[in-house]
Parts: sequence; structure tokens; C-alpha cells
Amino acid sequence: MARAGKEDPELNMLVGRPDPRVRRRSFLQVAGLLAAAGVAGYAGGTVAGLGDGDPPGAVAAADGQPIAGNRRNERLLNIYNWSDYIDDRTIPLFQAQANIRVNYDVFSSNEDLLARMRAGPTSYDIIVPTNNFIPTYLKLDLIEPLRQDLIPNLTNLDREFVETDYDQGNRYTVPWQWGTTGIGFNRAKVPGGKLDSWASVFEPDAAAEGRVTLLREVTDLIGCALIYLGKNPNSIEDADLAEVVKLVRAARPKLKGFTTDTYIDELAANETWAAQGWSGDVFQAQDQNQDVSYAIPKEGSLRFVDVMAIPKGAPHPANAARFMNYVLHPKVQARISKYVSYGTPVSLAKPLLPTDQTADPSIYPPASTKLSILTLTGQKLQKWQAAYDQIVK
Ligand code: N2P
Repeated sequence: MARAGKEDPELNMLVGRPDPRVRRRSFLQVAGLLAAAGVAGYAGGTVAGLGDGDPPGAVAAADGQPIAGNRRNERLLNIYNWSDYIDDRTIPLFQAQANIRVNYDVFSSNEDLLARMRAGPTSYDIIVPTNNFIPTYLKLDLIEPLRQDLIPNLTNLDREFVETDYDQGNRYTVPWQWGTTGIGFNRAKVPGGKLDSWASVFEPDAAAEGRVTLLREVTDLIGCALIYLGKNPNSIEDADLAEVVKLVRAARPKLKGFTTDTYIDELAANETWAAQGWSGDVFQAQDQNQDVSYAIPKEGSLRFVDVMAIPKGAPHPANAARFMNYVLHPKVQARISKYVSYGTPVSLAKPLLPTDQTADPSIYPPASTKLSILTLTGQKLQKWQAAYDQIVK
């Protein structure tokens, strides 16, 4: 196996067997094995030394000295990210290189994450809300400025992820991955093997009863329903929101339910035939079931960027900055993006990705695709949440 020189610890750590397409299943099995071996598993925390194929120099690159800039003097990092959003090697490799132990927990909606953050201090050092929630986090004073001096790889970011309306210049946030909202469907089950409209999930055919899911997420549910109804995707008009409520409540008896974290498995197992979902998640289902496809409906849809941020007063902000810097390395971006099939905000990673991913218009949609980026400010969040509660609760 080739070994990189000691002068580049990032590369040193990244030399390993060529990445086969690692399936989510094997990731879960690895987590299970770690747990069975008495090592805290991925769901509740991770301890790992060198992964197989890692060069022995990796740990030596870090020392055991305290890291300046943390509030608690610990080589520890507590991450709270979406489910199904990371490959199986990034955390073990970071731990080995940085000599920082990582606890990795998952959440499944922005509402859950925000509620958790509003309820009082947690021990999380990194959370990953969606861009449209950042104005709310800033207004509520829930996140703190980043130590940009510890994140030199910020220069790797594509300009569109730096010049944003939610955090100009990345003072508070670093993009993780980005994607679109669309419909995952089973070609063998939907009429004609094709699907191109939001009608399939908002007004499902009787034949699909119990086989359709919608996202349990305010922005996607309300935003996409507005788009389907031909309204402004940013509408806060009471009449528009009332129509949305009427539409989705009427669909409700025909749905299997509202979910953000079970639809990958349900699509893969042929349990559902059409699921409103996020691009990369659907491709992860496709890895397991070739009948699964992804469509961005003709009426248009939403695009999002999920961003890493540091909760105010987090115990280990310097460790968090180290991890952010690590994730911005093109090779790390490529590894994550290849596995989760979401878009990378670092174009330097694209030559390292399979061309069937970089050339896929479902992952990197052309500018002509009708996609809106939403921002949820105070009043909109309240009104949309109220509409959502009338539908889902
Ligand atoms: C990953 C979910 C992507 C989050 N499973 C959408 N904001």
C-alpha cells in the first residue's frame, strides 16, 4: 500500500485502500461490531484507533497536549448531525489523526434540533442545521462565531457557499453537504414507471394507499406544497397556508406517515413506492434497490445547504474548528460526498468523485432546474410551524 510522506498529515491519514462504494448497511454493521466489542457505538459515541488500512503515522501526527481555545480541557468533540449523513471512515480517521475522541449523535429534523438547542445548554460542540434556520439561531443567540484562524481550509469552499444571505463570509457556519428535495419512487410500482409531479405524494392514487410518505420537516412539507399549488414558495398568506393545510390533511389518510429518517429503508424494502425525500437519501436507497429512482418534480422544488455551527458556550470550540477544517479537505469532502451522494460545497473534491455522481443532474442540477432556496425568518417560521402542526399533529 502506498504511504504518503510525513510532511502532510492530512494526506498521510487519507492513504488507504481504494474506497469501494461502502453501503449504509455495512456502516451499521461496523457500528454494531464496535458496540459488541465493548466500544461505544456510533449512535451514542465512538472510540476508534486506527482503522484498517490507515498508515501508522496518523496518530503520531497528534500529541497529547491540551488544545488551546477550548472551555473544557479535554480531547473530546461532541457532534450532533442528521442521520444517514456520513461515511464510516471519517470519524475513526479524524480521531486517529487529531487524537480527539468523538461522540456522534444523530437527529432527524430541524424542529427537533432547534427545540433541543432552545431547551438549554447541551454538551454538543457541532450541530448541523439547514441554512434556512440560521437567521433564527442568530436571532436567538444560539450559536457562536467560529475561530476562522483555526480553519484555513475555508478557502477551499466554492464562492456560492461563502457569499450567502444566511452567513456572509462563514462567520458562524461551514457547509457540510447540500442537496435538493424531491420524490424517491419505485419504478416497478408507479404507473408507467415514471413520476414527475408533486401530485404523486400530495394527491396519491388510491392504488398507492399506505405506500406514500411525506417529510416530517416544516420547510419541505409547507414549501413543496406551496410550490405544487402554484403559490409563492415563500408565502405567508393565510389563504395560501389554509390551502396547504387542506391539501395535505386530505392526503393524510392515504399516507403511510410523515418521516425523515425511515424512508431510505422503506423505499429500499419496497414498503413504500413514493416518498418525499432528500436527494442523497434516495440514492442511498437506490444503492440497495435498483428500482428506486429520484425525481425533482416539474412544478419545481427546494434546494438546501446543511451547515456546521457551534452552539453558544460549547465545551470544545477549538476541537470543533479542527474537525471543520478536516471536513473541508477535498479528500475528506470526496469521501463523505461519495458515500452519502449529496453535493459537495468544495469543487476541488469533484475530480476525486466518480463521474457518474458529478455528471448526475439529480445530484448537481443544471441552473435551469426550478429550485428555490428558502429562508425562514421569525414570522414565517411561526406561521409555517402553525400550518405544519395542523397537518401533522
Ligand atoms: C440526511 C438528511 C439531509 C438533511 N439524511 C436535509 N436537510
